[in-house]
Order: sequence, then C-alpha cells, then structure tokens
Amino acid sequence: MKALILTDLQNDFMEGGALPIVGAQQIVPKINQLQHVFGLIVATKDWHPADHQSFVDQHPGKRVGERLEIKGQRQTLWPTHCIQGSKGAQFVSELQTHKIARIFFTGVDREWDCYSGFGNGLQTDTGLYNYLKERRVSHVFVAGLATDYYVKSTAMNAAKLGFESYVVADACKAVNLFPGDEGRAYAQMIGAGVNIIRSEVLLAPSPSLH
Ligand code: VGL
Ligand code: ZN
Repeated sequence: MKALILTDLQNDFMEGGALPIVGAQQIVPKINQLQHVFGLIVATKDWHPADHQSFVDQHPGKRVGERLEIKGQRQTLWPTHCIQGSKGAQFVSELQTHKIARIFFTGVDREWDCYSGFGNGLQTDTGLYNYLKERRVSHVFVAGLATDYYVKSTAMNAAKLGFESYVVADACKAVNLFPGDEGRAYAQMIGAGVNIIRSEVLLAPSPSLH
C-alpha cells in the first residue's frame, strides 16, 4: 500500500503569508493531480500556540534565522506563523481536501518545534506511524512544504522507520533561509536512503513500474 503525505500546505507559507515560500502556490495544482493516483492520502498542519518559542517576536532583539537554545535544543527562529485556528493555519483554498483521510498536527508544544509529521523530540509521536502501519502502508510519498525542513524530516523519519520513502521533488518548495539549503536537504535525504522522484513518474507510470 502506498500513501501520499501532504505537508503544511497552509496559507501562511504562501505568497503574502507570514512565512512565505517562493513558488509555494505553483505546486498546489500538481499536488491536486497527484492525489488522483493515491488510495490513501494524509496531511500535516503546522499548528502553533500563539506564544510558540520558535517565533522571533517571543525573543526581543533576535532576528529570523537565528538559532536559540530552547530545552537544550538549538531551534531556528521564524516569523509568527500558523497559529492554531487562524486563517494562516488553514489549508490554501486551492488545495483539494476531500480525499485527505486524516490530518496530523505538529509544532503544538510551546517550547518545541517539530518539523516531522511523525513527531520528534518532545512531541515524540503524532500517531502517524501507527496510522500508516495499521493500513499496511509500505511506501510513503512526501509532497508539500518545506523541502529543507518539514519534507526533509518527514521523509528521513519515514526511511528510518522502515518505509520505502520518496520525495516528489517538483511538488515541494524550499524556504532557503540560507543559500544552498535546498541542495543540502536533498543530499541529506539521499544519504538517508530517501528516493527523490518527479511527479511524472507517478502520473504516467511506465510499464517497468508494474
Ligand atoms: C516549517 C518552518 C517553520 C515547515 C514549519 O513546514 O517546513 N518551516 N515551521
Ligand atoms: Zn512552524
């Protein structure tokens, strides 16, 4: 069984949002197309309390992109984004949502950022692993935002947890807080056994895939 994991396709990551990612809007139609070829689709939402400690506004004098030690972890500071229940945290309106079977929420712990749909650190388990296992999922395909954070950690965790893990590269966009972040993210993913593919492979499967 194959599952598609859609990560953080929320208003705040779109152009005009609080933490805009260049080109984020452009991947939405492609993601809608991809949904046609999957029997199981789940999604994640970045879902922060208003005083989340990854927000630069919580640390006067600090700048976006700086790292702070919080709970013994170096954590990156971001503009305030994806506050629970806000418009910015809603799915972008162009995203088709009727096939999304379950939404997993992360970044909910005030003192802990979480860039993986499976959870990490203090938010150790979102329930995604058991959800996929119960449905006999063997292959996961990750698409969405952001390549260098959430997509990377989710795909790498999936590989580590024993899934065949794929990232649909043309259906993802990177933040690129620092030049080269996207390339480094792909190198890390490949090093961790993640397969990098393009959506064409899924939309028009060649006979050799069967
Ligand atoms: C993300 C930065 C902050 C992501 C979430 O979804 O990749 N990036 N919060
Ligand atoms: Zn966040």
